Amino acid sequence: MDLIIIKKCTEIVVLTVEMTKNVRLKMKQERKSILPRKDAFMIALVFMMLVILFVVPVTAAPPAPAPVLLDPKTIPKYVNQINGPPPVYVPVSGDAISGFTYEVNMTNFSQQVLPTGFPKTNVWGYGGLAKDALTGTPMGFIRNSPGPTFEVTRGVPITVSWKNEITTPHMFAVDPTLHWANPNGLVNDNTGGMPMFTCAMEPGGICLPYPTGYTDAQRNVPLVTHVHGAEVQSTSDGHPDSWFTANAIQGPEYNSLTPLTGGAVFQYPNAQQAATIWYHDHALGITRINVMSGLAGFYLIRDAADTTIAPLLPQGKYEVPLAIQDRSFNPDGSFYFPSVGLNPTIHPYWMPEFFGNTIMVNGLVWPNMNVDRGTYRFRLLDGSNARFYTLSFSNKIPFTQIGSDGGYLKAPVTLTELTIAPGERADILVDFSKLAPGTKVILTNTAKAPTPRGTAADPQTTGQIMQFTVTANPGQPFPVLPAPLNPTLTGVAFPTLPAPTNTRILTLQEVMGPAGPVEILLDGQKWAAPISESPKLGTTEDWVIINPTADTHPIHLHLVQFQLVSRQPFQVKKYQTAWTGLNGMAPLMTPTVNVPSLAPYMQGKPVGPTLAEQGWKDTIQMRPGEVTTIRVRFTAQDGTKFPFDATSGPGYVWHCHIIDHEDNEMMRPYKVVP
Ligand SMILES: [Cu+2]
Repeated sequence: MDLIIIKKCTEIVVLTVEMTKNVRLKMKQERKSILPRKDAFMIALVFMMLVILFVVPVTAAPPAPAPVLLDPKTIPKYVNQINGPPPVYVPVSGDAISGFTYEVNMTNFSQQVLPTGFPKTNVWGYGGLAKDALTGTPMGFIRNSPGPTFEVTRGVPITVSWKNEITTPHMFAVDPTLHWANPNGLVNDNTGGMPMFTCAMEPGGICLPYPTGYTDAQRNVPLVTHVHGAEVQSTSDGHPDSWFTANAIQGPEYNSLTPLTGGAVFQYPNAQQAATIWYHDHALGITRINVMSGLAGFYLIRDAADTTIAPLLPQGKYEVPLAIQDRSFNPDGSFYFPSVGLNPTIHPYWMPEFFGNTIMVNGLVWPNMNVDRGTYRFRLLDGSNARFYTLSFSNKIPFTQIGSDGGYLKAPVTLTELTIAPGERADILVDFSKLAPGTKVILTNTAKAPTPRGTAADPQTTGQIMQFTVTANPGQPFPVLPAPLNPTLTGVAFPTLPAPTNTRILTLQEVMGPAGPVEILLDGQKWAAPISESPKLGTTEDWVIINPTADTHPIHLHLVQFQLVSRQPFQVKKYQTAWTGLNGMAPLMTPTVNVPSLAPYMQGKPVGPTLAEQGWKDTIQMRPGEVTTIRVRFTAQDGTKFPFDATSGPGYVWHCHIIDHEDNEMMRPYKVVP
């Protein structure tokens, strides 16, 4: 025990020395310039924290015994069945001219996620009035994880009343040392600046093991829904601070179109292109555990004016959205989520990435889907916390990608493999017509976790996603698609967006603690630092994002669909040394200083987007050792004006969609300015 305490104390000292070094570096830089009042305040806060760390003896919770999980190899595969697309919400009122109104609640219930015979799983999910996606038969109130699908028509706005009816404590460990929603104003949490809640401040300096965890963090669960990929006013975007609890505690950026106790009413114009977008929870600092609980669903935008492409594509039972998510299970059938952090004296519960040992598709572990001998349209979503999937079929049949996050690709592209990251979507066509009845095809995964340098997927477990069993029923032939699929992406060149009027250089930074990453940052800045990305409404910018970390980060911008310009390798060590020389160690407490020119660090030639990347994106993989440039126009996707004021409200965010990263500082606010 003494040894443990000594070790932990050493760790704190190591961290403290790092922080002191950092502060000293900062101070040195500050002397050269006038110290802004906000920065002085931040430095004072850090010193306060150091003083507390020195005077209060710190111990961590005794190491928890290794969890006993349900062995994924004992779960029979391909017993669960996907019988078609998920149910579709029906509006409670409205019409196709003025728009439709929906009522959706978030509740706690149990669902047969594992095959029959295994216990049911306690999940949180969205629910509302729904109909059968194929027959249109009303089904009454339906709740499921993933939730029912929104089917909306381009140009027809919808209004959704989102009601939080989660009245139980959180099912997973809420880490109060992260900068998070903190609905009960947990003592010592400073949500206006750096999160000051540390284990050292607890009685006896002890990090509480979970369960029990911190009672005041577990109760009154804050939720707020974000429609990922939606062009929407920031008051309806599900800003991470726009959360609300079932008992009507509200976040500092709470907004609602009309009053709704314990909920919020958001409006979605649906003016953008037809696309596969999705909805999920986005509450500050607990997005990873809220989505893990089951709060996700599809939102499909269709374009009635698309009389060329849409009618050619498989429809009805031949069009199925597939949400791929990884989970781990306790032997009682409940979801497992880690509750011992990597650096427990700093963040008692936070782990840099969650990787489940089991694959779930549309809320079913390792499902089978019987398919006719014809073509299917699958709208793939990686709805996982951190796991990437490199997908291919076990018999190596090719498939055709027709769309990405924000609409059709420029042209269809034939692939045998694609890698999808958390938050991303891929719209694909698969032709089963040439396979003999009875053929079983497995959708496989070979992505490493973390991607690209982590552990290989286990061919017996996470290397398998789902199975397709070919029946004797005839299906529809593969469509003859015109080469130009998307009228907004015509011409030889890509990107098609106009030349930028501003370029931002942004660097991803990982902050190391005693046992590994302690937080991950965008441009070295924490969530609470002043806004540094304020693009002007209507302008086009290039965001040049430099990734010196070891992981691929799927970077997501709210409000807009953007285009990939290029990827180019750079000299990581040389660049990182130069960046740190200018800025000091992250997290920074002053605005980030960029290297005068990127040229000395670049290697090789910039590589343009592959054919499968020549489309609209809202989330894009930023690979390690590469500079990824994206072009973003801060107006409606087709270049017209937004049908709302994008400059009003709390503003937007950009973040990593590894939601474990997002929850621990890898998210920044951004504002569109007039
Ligand atoms: Cu990340």
